[in-house]
Formats: sequence, C-alpha cells, structure tokens
Amino acid sequence: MSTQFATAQQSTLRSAADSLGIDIGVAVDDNLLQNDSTYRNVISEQFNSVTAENGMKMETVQPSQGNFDFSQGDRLVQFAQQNNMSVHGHTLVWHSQSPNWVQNLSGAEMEQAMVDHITTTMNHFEGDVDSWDVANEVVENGQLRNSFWLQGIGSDYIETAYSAARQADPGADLYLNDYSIDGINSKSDRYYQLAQDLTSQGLLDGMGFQAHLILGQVPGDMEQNLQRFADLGLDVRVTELDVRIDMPASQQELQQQADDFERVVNICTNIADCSGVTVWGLRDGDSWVPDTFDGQGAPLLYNDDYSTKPAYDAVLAALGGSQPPPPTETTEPPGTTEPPPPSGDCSAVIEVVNDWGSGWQANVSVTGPTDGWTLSWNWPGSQGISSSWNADITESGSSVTASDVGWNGSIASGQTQQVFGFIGSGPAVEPSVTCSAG
Ligand code: 9MR
Repeated sequence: MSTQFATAQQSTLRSAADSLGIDIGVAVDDNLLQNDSTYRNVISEQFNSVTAENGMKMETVQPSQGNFDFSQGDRLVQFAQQNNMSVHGHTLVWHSQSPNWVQNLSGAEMEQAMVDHITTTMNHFEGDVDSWDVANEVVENGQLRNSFWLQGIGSDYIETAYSAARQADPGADLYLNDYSIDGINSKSDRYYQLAQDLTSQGLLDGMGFQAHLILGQVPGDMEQNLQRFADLGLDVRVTELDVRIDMPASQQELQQQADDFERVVNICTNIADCSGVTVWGLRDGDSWVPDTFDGQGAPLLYNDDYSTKPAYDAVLAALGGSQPPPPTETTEPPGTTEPPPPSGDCSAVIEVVNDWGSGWQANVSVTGPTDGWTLSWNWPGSQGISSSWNADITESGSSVTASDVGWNGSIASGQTQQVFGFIGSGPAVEPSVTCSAG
C-alpha cells in the first residue's frame, strides 16, 4: 500500500470550506441545540458558521418594550465560540416575528424603538456576531414592502436602520437579505438599487440571497446576479439554502437535488467575494418547508437519523472535499509497517476538483518535510490563474510560482497537506510541480 501519492482530501464540509476560506453555515434550532447531543456534534463537526433559525428575531429578543432576552442568542454564541465557528446574525428589522407592541407604535416612537432594538442587540453581541441581516425581506413586487415599518416610519427607515447598525457595531458586516432574488428579476433589480444607495453611503457590506429553491429550479442567471452585487464592492452570501421536493422524494429527485445544491455551492466558490453558503436547517425533519408547503419536503442535507443524503456528498465535492475511502483489506503480513516516508525535499501535486467549462478549481497538496515551500510549474497552453487562496502566486508568461503564506508553510516529513487552491482559466490541467523547501 503506498501513501506517497495520496492527496490530503478534506472529509468534512467544514474542513473543505475552511481550506477555501469560506463559510459553510447552518440555521440552528435552540431547542435541539440544548437537548440533542448528536445534533450538536454533527453541526460542530461539519459546519464552521451558524445562524439562529429563530433565536435572534425581535419577538424573541424583545418580547415587551425594553425587556431584552438574549438567552437563545447567547447559547448559540457560546456554542460557536466553543467550536471555533462564526455567527451570522438574523435578523433585526423584519415585518414578521416582530412583537405586537412595536407594530402598535407609529412615527418617531416606532423609529426610536427600531433604533433602540438595533443598538441594544448589536451592542450586546458586539465582537461575537460577525455579520447581521439588519433588514430582512423589505422588498415585494419590485418595490419597498408595505410593512408596518414602512407605514410607521416612512421610506427612510431602512437607511436609519443601517446607520444605527453601523454605529452600534462598526466591526460587524451589515447585510440585506431576501428570498426570490436569486436570479435577475424585478425584485433583485429593486435590491440592486437599494444596495447601490446604501453602499454609496458606506452603510452596506453584503447581500444575502436566501435561495429557498424548488427542485430543478436554480436560476440560470444566479451566478451573474450574485456577481453584479459583488461588483458593487459587496460580499455576497447564500443565506438560507434549501431545495424542496414534492413528497415522496424518488432517488432520481434526490440526485437532482444533489445537482442543485452542487450548482449553488459552485456559484459561491466561483465568486471571489462570496462569503459562504448557509443551509436552512440540518435534517429534513427540522425544516420549515413541510409546515409551509403542503406535500413538499426533504429539502436539506441530512435524513432524520443523521445519515447524509446525496446532496451532502454533492456539497462536499463542490467544496473540494471527499468522503474518506472505506477501510481496505490489506495483504501485508501482520507486523509489517508502512514504508518510511520519502526523505529529502518536499513534493507537490495539483488536482483538478471541479471543471465547469468556463473555469476550473484545483487544490494543491504538499508532502513534507518542509518549513516553508515554493512551488513552480509551467502551463502547457493558454492556462492562467483567475483567483487563489492561501498562497502568494506570481505568474510570468507560462511559468507560475506559488509560496506559502506563513501558517501553512510547515509540513512534517511524510505528511501530505492540502495547502492552497485556485481557480484556473483555459483548459483544466494537472501539470507536474517542483517543490523547494525552506
Ligand atoms: O425557519 C423559520 C421558522 O422556524 C419560523 O417559524 C419562520 C417564521 O416566519 O421563519 C423561518 O425562517 C425564515 C427566515 O427567518 C427568513 N426567511 C424565510 C425563512 C423561512 O420561512
């Protein structure tokens, strides 16, 4: 058995996402977080980002005026910190799941209550919540939604909310977030205007696309749509991904669902400023979908017994990871040990993990010993690198050099680590690489 040419593959969603430098997130239910240790273990093993499915919404946080209850949010933050995860906050200003008391205010009183809610909540979580859906679902039918907020405060309530948020926690990334804006349409066009407005005032950092999708209906122009927001200088994020199926789901439909998830994750990894993808719940039975859409369900990555679905494998593959191979029979006599690792210099391998025609993704692994590495190779044709992560890259004509960025420089003798990745242009290739240590 030879390990010499094995590449270090990432075998969990989170390790694969970590090596791409993006978030793979999940919406977390507070009750399950408290009471189900398997739920906690699967989430901490597989995800590097969490969002409270309900626990940071206004009706939970401020059920009566001036009485704040952060217990659900605090539990999530503590779980995230124990497991080295980021937290995406959801949400401060929404027409739904807001307490009656605020809906009954008007004018200056409602505006003050909105600002107080944003300020107190964001101050409380300052430093613990990395990004916030400040306003959620504020557009409908191509115009500002006629919500109680709009009626009570007037159309500048959104700008007021983002100004208050910016002041409350200048370190948090501020997002807008909505559903049915995944493709280019009149709703996402209206958001494009709103995003331009807020961005020009320095009040917006990101655009969240919920992506509550129907099987087989990932919009064909989704990548183009996200890219136009990224081109405004914003981060983009898929914030609430699920793909619902008419029940019962057939094997073929589960495979189609896997393709849909894979496509959405690929869209995110294709866009340099995509901060990540969050799925809206862990198991099919945890999802909001069956309660809302009669006869539809099975929209997530896990079955109710915590076994993974084809969609899980597809997301893992789209992130550049793969399942660990099943244990293999060995013919070696007992007592035989592995051959010693190669001594001398380091070696490296480029592996194409995804090729979508107009571009491709490769992961690069280095086998030690090395304390700092510089890799070099030549492109055989018109290839180039359009983006990369975790390496310093210089291209000159057809020759490329890539060196470590410090933390990923040291690899022990015989160890193989996936150290960086890149998006290539031109035909996908796996050229041979020279590795110089030190
Ligand atoms: O998944 C959430 C569900 O448990 C709640 O009952 C519901 C209340 O409206 O909200 C669901 O989450 C929504 C999210 O907060 C905003 N985008 C749509 C989500 C699905 O309805």
